[in-house]
Amino acid sequence: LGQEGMVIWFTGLSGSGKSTIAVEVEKELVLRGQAVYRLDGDNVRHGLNSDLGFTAEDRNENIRRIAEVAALFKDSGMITLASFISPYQETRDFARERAGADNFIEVYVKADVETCAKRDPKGLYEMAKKGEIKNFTGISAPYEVPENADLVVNTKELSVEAAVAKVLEAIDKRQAW
Ligand code: GGZ
Repeated sequence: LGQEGMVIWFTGLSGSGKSTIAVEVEKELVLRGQAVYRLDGDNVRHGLNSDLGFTAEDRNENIRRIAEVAALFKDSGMITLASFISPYQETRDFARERAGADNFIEVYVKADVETCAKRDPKGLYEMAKKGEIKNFTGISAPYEVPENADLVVNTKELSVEAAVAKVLEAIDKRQAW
């Protein structure tokens, strides 16, 4: 295709809308005929990272491996969408470094804990509040707000369509570099 690969890294709380937005961005890129691949918990935590849980150490290893895989996909020319909580600044910085800063767009999918807990599509916040899930991000484990996101999409204020449009715009701009 002669396409330059890049990594679009979505970070945010559980229920912030990362995956919803990533899926829609993927659909649009496919329609445009671009080579795209999406990494998320469903295809990574059940396979490559099935040995990892949610301690700080395991999350860092989870993100380290995903950062390496995303960089490989990027090298192959794919627009690679990675959608993980990735709560630590240091590991997000590592992902940027592995992809190369020029090929990396960090998207902070912003929604506060109260908003995400209200959505609670899988009932995880409810369980975390009762202590039935330990180390739950935003409840009993930290989320470090991104210091240098390339794009912030506030899903409390924006529709899915508007958020997707912002991400596509950022990709288009980068491809024009
Ligand atoms: C946070 C958890 C936890 C804990 C299970 N904390 O909303 P989901 O369900 O579908 O997405 C969340 C997913 C988070 O996995 P990541 O690989 O993205 O996390 S990290 O980047 O921090 O490594 C959630 C579910 O797994 N889940 N237990 N304790 N989310």
